[in-house]
Amino acid sequence: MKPHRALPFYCVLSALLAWVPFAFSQEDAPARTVVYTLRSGIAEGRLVFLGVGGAIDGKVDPELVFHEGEWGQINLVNGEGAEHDIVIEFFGARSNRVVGKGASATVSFAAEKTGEFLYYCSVPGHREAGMQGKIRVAPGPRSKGRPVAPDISRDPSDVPPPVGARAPRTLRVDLTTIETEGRLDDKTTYQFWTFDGKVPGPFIRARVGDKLEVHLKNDSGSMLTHSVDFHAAIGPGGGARFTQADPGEEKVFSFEAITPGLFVYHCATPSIAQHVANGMYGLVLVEPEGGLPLADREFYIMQGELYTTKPFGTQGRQELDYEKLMAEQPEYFLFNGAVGALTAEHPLRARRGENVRIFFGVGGPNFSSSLHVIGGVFDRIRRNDPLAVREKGAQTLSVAPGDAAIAEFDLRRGGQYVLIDHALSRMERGLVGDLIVEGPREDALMHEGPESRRRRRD
Ligand SMILES: [Cu+2]
Repeated sequence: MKPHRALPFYCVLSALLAWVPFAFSQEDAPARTVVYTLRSGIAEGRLVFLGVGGAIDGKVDPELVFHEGEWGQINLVNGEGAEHDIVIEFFGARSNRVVGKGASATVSFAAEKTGEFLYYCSVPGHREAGMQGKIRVAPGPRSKGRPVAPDISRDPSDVPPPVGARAPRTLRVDLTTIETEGRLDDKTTYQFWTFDGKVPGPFIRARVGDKLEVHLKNDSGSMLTHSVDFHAAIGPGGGARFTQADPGEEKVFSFEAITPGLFVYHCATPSIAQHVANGMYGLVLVEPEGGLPLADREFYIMQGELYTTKPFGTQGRQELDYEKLMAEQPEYFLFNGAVGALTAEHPLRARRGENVRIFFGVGGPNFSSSLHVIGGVFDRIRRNDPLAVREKGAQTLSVAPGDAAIAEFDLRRGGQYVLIDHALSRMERGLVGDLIVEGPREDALMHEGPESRRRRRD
């Protein structure tokens, strides 16, 4: 975060930075982002920053090495509960305060000047107590690597079967929080935070009256604390109070699903917006007694935004930009976590004559969606109590952040349909999907040319 009161250094640096895009073409050499994670803690009886992961793992107030021209990012995790932040005065960079154990914040800066600089905690007394270390910016670029990363996007057909007419029971739900480098776009990667390694997290299917026993395990490879808040759960934090799990830990809580509907779940560890933006959201369907009417095809789609340091479309490794997140200025808008998730990777497929149901939720964290199928109309929108059809013949399905609804439509003709958010600028920022319908593409409903010509052909 930039400081609220601009430092003299920072004014000079801003002026220099304004010239950087002209000095180095970003297409030729996209600035690489290098990330370190520090955890506040006690070592040798004093307050310190402890390195987490990689070469700095376990080191006290480790030296953080960057190369000239890189974007530096430092994640700060609160390891013991006192209030902290991290400041790099020279680069005019300052994180939010992390309040409470497990809270995290991020600071980023352009390492445009070689030399040695200091990072420290600005909470009175903490720097003196020992929370101070060195940043070294080495001259010249470091050797570049090609991003090779797994597909983190959830296949929209990954929906469990209907609950049917069964009686209520206890349902064990296992969720693992995993931080993983994944494919954001062709030749672009991102450090996603996920439930079970995919975005969105798994679709959970229950019925009203079920008791959900949630086992939240935070993978031992994680750097941060994670948790889960179920909007379907009634009680403290929707479960978040009971599930704050450190890396390697498992937390369990149980709730009764008393309200039928389609509900969002998400991580609720501060900064919550950051955890959600990074991919930590999913849906749980609480079916009414007797279950929903059957559909021929069911799909699971969630929309979210990503706030990256570099502009949409930049190749290489993208990193979260906390300032853009707080300003609600996303670079990417995404269905199921990645650019191309519902086009190149997992297009929706169906046949003419089938009826299709889309479970649609918005993880956000901040933007509403106006879901639309180009060349289609939603015959039925089910919202809240999922048996109730709230709208018929809807051209869009409006869903606010943290909300979800069901869109159903009958496929009357074949062809390739395009799914969008009708806030159309977002199409240019990654938000598009394909629905491929097998079957005749031309019929009495729509055809090229005048109606008379069509009749002759019949
Ligand atoms: Cu989290």
